[in-house]
Amino acid sequence: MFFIPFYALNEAKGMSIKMNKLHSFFTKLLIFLALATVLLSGCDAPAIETSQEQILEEDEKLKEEALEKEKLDKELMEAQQAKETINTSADTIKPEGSCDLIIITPFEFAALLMPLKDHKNNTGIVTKIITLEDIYSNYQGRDEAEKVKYCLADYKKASNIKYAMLVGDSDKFPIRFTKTDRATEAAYDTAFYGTDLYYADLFKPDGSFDDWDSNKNDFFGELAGESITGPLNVDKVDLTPDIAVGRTPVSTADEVERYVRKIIAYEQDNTKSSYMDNVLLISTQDPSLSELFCANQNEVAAKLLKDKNITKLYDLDKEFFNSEWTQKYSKEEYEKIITGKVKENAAIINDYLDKGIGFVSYMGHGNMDVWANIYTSEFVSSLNNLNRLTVIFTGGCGTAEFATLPPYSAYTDINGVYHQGTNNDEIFTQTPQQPACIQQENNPDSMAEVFTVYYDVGAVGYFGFITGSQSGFNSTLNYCFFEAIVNGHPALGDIWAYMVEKYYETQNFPEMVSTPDWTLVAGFHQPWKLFLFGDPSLRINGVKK
Ligand SMILES: [Ca+2]
Ligand SMILES: [Ca+2]
Ligand SMILES: [Ca+2]
Ligand SMILES: [Ca+2]
Repeated sequence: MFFIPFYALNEAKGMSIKMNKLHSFFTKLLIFLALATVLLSGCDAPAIETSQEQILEEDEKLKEEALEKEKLDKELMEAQQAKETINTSADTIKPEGSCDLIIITPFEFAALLMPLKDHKNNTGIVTKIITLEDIYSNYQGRDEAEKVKYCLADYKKASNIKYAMLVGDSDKFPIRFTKTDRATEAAYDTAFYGTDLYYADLFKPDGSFDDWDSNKNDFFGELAGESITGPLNVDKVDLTPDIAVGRTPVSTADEVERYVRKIIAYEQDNTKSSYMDNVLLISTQDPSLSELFCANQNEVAAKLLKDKNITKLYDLDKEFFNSEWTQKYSKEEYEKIITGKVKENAAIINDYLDKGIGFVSYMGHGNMDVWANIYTSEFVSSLNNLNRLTVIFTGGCGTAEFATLPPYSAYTDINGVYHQGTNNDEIFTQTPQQPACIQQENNPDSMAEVFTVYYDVGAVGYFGFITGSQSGFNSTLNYCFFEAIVNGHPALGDIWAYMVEKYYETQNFPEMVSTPDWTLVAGFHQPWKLFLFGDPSLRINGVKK
């Protein structure tokens, strides 16, 4: 009976703090009285009824908790099952039987590559998917790149793999940064350049594993001759690819799915023969280079592409490199006109690509997203060549700068220390630390990524330089590119491996450098800087259905 007033009080609006205290006092009194009643009478007092209600409530609460736990357990079990399902898309780590293509990927992308594996297996290329995580926990090595290389060597020996598809941009898949002697004071005459040739040149001529560090100083593929005299090829790498590698420069699941779609569509396209003979040759109009590069393209056209439908785009933009002409305009006016001209040139190039071009070659100046005054990455999205995907060779500098260039650009070293790089005023007073294999923070995206994995349109393969290329050496590689194609090398990786081998066959480099000469270093280094972006097993003539 005496409950009522207190509930009434409790429900009263605007109850003061004093009232709260009063309430608290009366509640305590109530409990005391209720307990006393129970103890004294043991009869059906309202308090007991309340306790039973409380027990029932407790029961209900326990039941709800049990249900909730059951639900959580079920969700956990389902997640575990899903994980196991994804796990089954990766093959067991140890090589068994013969295998043509090994796809190495971070675990997160493994399931997305299953359609590609099925497609390859169904079209005559025996394929396995291996995760980086499995490699890291099953192979020895000083770092991630070396572990991957030991795995590749194991697969070459046990399964005779021909191709390795490395799935991941520089934020996902390890890069081997090699050390080059470059005369730059702030960088302590040291530069680190990524190369995937490291993953292809697995063995020394005697068949033993080549760690690319013969002097065992934990710097890989060292080259000297720009400021230091003595041996050029310090770590004595033999540079003959034992397998063909290509990198798929993906950072996201979307990009993986997209590139897989592109490969399958390209290889299954029955109409490919209608455009595969169309070749687009482009050259710069910079007078300091155009003579050499136009001659290079003309030689390629005359000697190698007689049976192809060649379009030469050499005359684009001619006037912009005319020094007399540039003197007529202010810098601002000049840049405005150039921008307009690039739009015109890009529209012409896109028009050709939309109609169908098997192979494109560009020789001239370049940087991360530019063919100088001719094309930029921003025009790739306007392409409409969904069923006319192309393969591009770019002889210009840095259009494949898909990863950082330590110690000039910012990078993280093997100890996890962040460096802002000499481009941002860092000065090294001793040899800079080896870069970490995976660069999560400093991962620029270049024309190579844009053409291959940004859009459904564009290219299915891109050959380009991670940093500066040098005229003469790059034109040799341009020639080798087309020579590989007309000689009938069936897949992108075969073309890449041919280019590397043929290059060293035709060039002569001394073992020792007696007078510092940067061109020797650059020439010897040239094919290391050239990356293939794409599936190395991609058959350029497609597959028969
Ligand atoms: Ca080798
Ligand atoms: Ca070394
Ligand atoms: Ca990326
Ligand atoms: Ca990148």
